[in-house]
Amino acid sequence: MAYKIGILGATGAVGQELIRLLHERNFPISELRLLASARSAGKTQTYQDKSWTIQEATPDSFDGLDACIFSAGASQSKAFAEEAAKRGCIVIDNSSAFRMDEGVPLVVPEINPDAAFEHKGIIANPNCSTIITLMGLYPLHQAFGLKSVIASTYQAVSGSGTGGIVELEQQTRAWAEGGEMKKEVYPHQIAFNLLPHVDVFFDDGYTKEEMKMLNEGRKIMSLPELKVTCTCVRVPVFRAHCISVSAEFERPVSIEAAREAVAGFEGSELVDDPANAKYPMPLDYSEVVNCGVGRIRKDQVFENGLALWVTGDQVWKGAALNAIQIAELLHDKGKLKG
Ligand code: A2P
Ligand code: 11C
Repeated sequence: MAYKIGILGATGAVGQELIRLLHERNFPISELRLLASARSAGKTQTYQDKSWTIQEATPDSFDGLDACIFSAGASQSKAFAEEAAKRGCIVIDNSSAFRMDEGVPLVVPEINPDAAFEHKGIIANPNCSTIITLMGLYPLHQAFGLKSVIASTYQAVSGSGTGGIVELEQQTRAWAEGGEMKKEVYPHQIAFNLLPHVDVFFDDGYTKEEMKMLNEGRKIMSLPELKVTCTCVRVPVFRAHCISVSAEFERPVSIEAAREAVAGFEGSELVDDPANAKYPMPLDYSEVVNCGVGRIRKDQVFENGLALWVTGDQVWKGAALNAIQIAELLHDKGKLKG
């Protein structure tokens, strides 16, 4: 069985990794249709010995596709997802457009795989910093019962797409060469700086990105009472997000049991040897399938609390890889049409 698969946003930072990972993971494909804006229509995309002509996305683009992975931003998802689903194409959507809609599953395959089979045409891929945080927290929830979370994120510029990557590179070059720094994606210089600002601000002072951690976390783990306070920070790192987490649990915790839980959880690995300066870092977790978890220690504020550090490739597990794993789930269970 091989499938007709589309990628909306194929020219973008996530789209490019989707093309690569679909091939590297040998996803069974009979046709790959690459969609982007009118700006890219007619351009050629190559991968190894294969090449495709990029097509402008229109409602008709989804005819005949078994599934399409959307990674062109929320407004494009809103414009095309329902149309694609109506035409029989299962949409795996990387944007925030439908994540909190009832009837749209929000899936991390290692956590809530069964939710994927309840879809009505659209399956949402969670936000990158939420996915990566949960890859560290969920095994601890299974071990001790999660109650509340205080988290700070350290988010790479890849989360802002190609524009963020180009901006950090341009500003770094300008700094080294004494040129002018362009500021098009971020409101302030990102090179050699940190911005406590990811996505838009709400009236209560939190950002939309910070609220994703609460709302998406509750939905994915089926924990409607979970409490989360989060501060999201953009850092001058090209790729791979990190999250510092303090979490409170229902039951007494132990470091040993926490380490065991993380080490035994598919998709995560324990890197926790502080005496030898071993902990997960963005450079070690770029273009890596697993997320790294380390610095596990007793939290000094919470009763039954743990503090930890999680790192994962935002473009892979935070976006392209998680979306492909959802498609693989459907394929494995015979739920992709073909
Ligand atoms: P294009 O390259 O033609 O602009 P990134 O997240 O790296 O910024 O990439 C965004 C992706 O979304 C790109 O593939 C981009 O295509 C695509 N995109 C942006 N606007 C549209 C649109 N109006 N219709 C279809 N795809 C779009
Ligand atoms: C970032 N998390 O790092 C964002 C990117 O809701 O899908 C993805 C935004 C989203 O900027």
